[in-house]
Amino acid sequence: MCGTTALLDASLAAAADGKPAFSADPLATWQTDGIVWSLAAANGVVYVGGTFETVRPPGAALGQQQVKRQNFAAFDAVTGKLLPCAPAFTGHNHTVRAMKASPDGRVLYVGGSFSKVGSTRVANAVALDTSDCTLSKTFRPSVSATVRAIETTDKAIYLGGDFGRVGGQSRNRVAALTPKGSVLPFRADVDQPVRALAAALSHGRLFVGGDFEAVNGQGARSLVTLNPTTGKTVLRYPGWFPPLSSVKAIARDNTRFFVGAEGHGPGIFDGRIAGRLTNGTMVWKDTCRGATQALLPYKGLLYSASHAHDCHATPGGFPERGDRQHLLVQSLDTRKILHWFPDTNDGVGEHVGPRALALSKGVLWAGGEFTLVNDAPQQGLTRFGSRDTGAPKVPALSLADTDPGKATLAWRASWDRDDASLTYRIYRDGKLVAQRTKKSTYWDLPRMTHTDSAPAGRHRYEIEVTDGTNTSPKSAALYVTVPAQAAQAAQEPQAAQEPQAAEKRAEGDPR
Ligand SMILES: [Ca+2]
Repeated sequence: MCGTTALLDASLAAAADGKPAFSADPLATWQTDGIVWSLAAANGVVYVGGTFETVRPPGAALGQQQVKRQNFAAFDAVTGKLLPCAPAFTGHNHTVRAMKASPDGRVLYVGGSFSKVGSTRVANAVALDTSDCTLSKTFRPSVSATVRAIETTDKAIYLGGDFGRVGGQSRNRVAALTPKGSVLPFRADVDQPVRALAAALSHGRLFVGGDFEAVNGQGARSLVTLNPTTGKTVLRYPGWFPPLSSVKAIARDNTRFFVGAEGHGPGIFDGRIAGRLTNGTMVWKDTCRGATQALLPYKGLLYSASHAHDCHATPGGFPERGDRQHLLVQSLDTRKILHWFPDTNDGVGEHVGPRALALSKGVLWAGGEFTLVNDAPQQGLTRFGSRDTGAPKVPALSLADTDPGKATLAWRASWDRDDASLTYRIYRDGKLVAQRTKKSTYWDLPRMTHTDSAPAGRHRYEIEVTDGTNTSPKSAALYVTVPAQAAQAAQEPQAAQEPQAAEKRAEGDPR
């Protein structure tokens, strides 16, 4: 699920609550015409697997400039350029569901529901040589049904999914093969589909997640830890998951594992849990609603893909508002949600937005069902680098009150996708007269005011807002007549908008 980056330096993992390594402003990215189910990274290349027939350049509308890519495509992680590596995955349900590179990056393992790669007959799992994109002649296991998860170690390739047989041998929904494709003795009996795998060999553990209720004849709901050599059960997690909450994603760093779930029905659990690799005990659990599909720990923070819509019980989280936030980052140590809110829409398919995350060369890739990113057309794929390029939207300025020698201006705070504190600058007749800094999020846009001491007469006020890097254009002008100080007759407050600029007025919330 998370490329080759699951292992982290422990000192980085300890630096919790730091600023996210990525801006919330997307980089130009190619698009797919269907669902991206899986992303994997190796050697600066990001591999994209899913259910699609074509890809198209950034900015192209569906149907324009399409290049054929059947359920598999490869891109340069940094430039985003489409690469020629393009085996066609076809037959059966012609879908690539899971991919993972070998630890040395030389081989990409690909699983799903397909019966042909190019003209070669295969059965739901293959391997590609990443140096020349050729199909491995040895790793060609015959897997009896869909592969939904892949984990790789130096010694073994683990497959999880819906199958009951691998290489002619009975293997119920999880199997291990050698890198050359021979079925290993590892054997576990899982009663329902496996959807996520993560190995922690130094702890003697293989984490297995999915829809199941029983493993190796014992009750084990949604998550189990197996011995990576034998398949015997090491740990179960009673009470962690209510019925019908499937584990969709598992990731780890050097000391902890992280799981993400998708729930249905009463007692639903959709959020994320962190546990200790040493003994399997829980560190934290967040109860955000809106199924989690992918996880990626990086530099002390946990990135996740979901359609979160109620995170009121999680520090830094938001209440139910009838909308959805599809990408989040939170502290690995405390689960606190940090101010980083790039977003997608729900999109096509099951309408859950992003389904996969990968990191390569400092660029975060996300893939899924979406057709919009930060409200702009962008289908199937997007990515984030370190450069903050988006300016907050300028608020509309209004007049709250006038007093002799004073005008009180009011506005609703704006918000920025990756900066919580924004600075508002007030100009009178083109001259900066005040500056105010205030925290805001899209679900909490405070009303702000400023009382300006000004000479009597008519003045032109404008406001602009900056995140410290990018500054909005100045607002439409607000004309205010400030009454004189001395014993003059009281004047009614007067305000007028420049007619030609009035249409630029906007509410603070850019959603
Ligand atoms: Ca920003």
